[in-house]
Amino acid sequence: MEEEAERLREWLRLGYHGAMRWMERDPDMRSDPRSFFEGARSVVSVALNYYTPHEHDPDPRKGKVSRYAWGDDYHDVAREKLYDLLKRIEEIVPGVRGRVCVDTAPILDKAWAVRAGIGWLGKHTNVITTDFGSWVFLGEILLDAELEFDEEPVEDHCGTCTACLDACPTGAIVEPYLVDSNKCISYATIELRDEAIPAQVSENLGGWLYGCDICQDVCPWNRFRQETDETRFEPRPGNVSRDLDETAAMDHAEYVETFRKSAMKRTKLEGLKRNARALIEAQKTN
Ligand code: B12
Ligand code: SF4
Repeated sequence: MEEEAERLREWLRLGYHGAMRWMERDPDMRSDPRSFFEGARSVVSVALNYYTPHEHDPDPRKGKVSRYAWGDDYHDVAREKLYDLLKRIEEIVPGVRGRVCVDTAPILDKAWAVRAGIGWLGKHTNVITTDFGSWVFLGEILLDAELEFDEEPVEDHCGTCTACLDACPTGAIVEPYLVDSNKCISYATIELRDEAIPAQVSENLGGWLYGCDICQDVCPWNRFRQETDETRFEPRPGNVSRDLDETAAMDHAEYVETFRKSAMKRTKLEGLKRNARALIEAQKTN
């Protein structure tokens, strides 16, 4: 993983992680699963399709939610599936020890997915698969058993296409395969919680209330998307496009009730209200 580790260090050196200080914590550990799972010898990398065929409401009084957050929290869904898979592996390989990772472990999901032959790293820096496009979550099981690996890496099929770079309204994809989080709408509306949204981003939100899918929506590989059979990824009521006034006025009790087991909790109530206010403000000035 030395090449990927160096890319991560360079990304951090450039400050492209913004206020995500947790990304700075021990980047070498992030590049070597043995540092948090002693005895790790194999990584089983998985992708979980989350595409459901719904569209955003064009009403400007509603804010767009990114596709990954429409249904139940993928951490819970993917973790459950990975524990089932681990159980099956334990039946086949008695005595094997495993560790399930879904986003929260300090591990480079995308780099392992690429190595495992799940897909390739698109220029927007999401992993693209030939079967489902990029609408997949990634996760892993670390095992202390050595497995034969049977997948060859998938070659990079981005070619000369620059659709994602051209479409990104804030220029966050500063060069192919490199995202500056400070400029990214997804980062500003989800991860940047304790500050105002920077002007370069807030002036270009384009109606996004939580996350952003523009670079994936324009990707030609996403024409190969397929509807997921995981019903828990079906949108919750009002979660594809949310009413901005209602969101800006939400109280804590309503927030807790509405977003129980939803990935949208990540930005916290204040972050979500700040995003709604930023969109309402943007409409006044337009
Ligand atoms: C930090 C983070 C973010 C940050 C930074 C994004 C980024 N470019 O990494 C922000 C907040 C911006 C973000 C946004 C989103 N995220 Co995010 N995020 C993460 C997280 C927690 C860590 C990613 C990381 O390590 N970044 C560090 C940088 C250095 O990584 P990188 O640029 O990809 O480079 C690495 C490799 O790809 C490789 N590499 C780099 N360049 C190149 C070039 C070549 C040619 C090659 C071969 C390799 C290579 O080396 C690097 C080190 O490993 C992962 C979960 C995880 N634990 O991995 C989810 C994850 C990447 N996010 C995910 C999602 C869904 C999103 C959003 C789509 C959500 C949304 N709709 O709003 C957006 C997409 C924005 C975008 N264009 O990237 C999914 C992606 C699934 C997929 N199909 O790839 C992940 C994997 C979560 C998951 N478990 O499913 N995210
Ligand atoms: S998620 Fe949106 S803002 Fe971030 S890189 Fe993609 S298009 Fe740009």
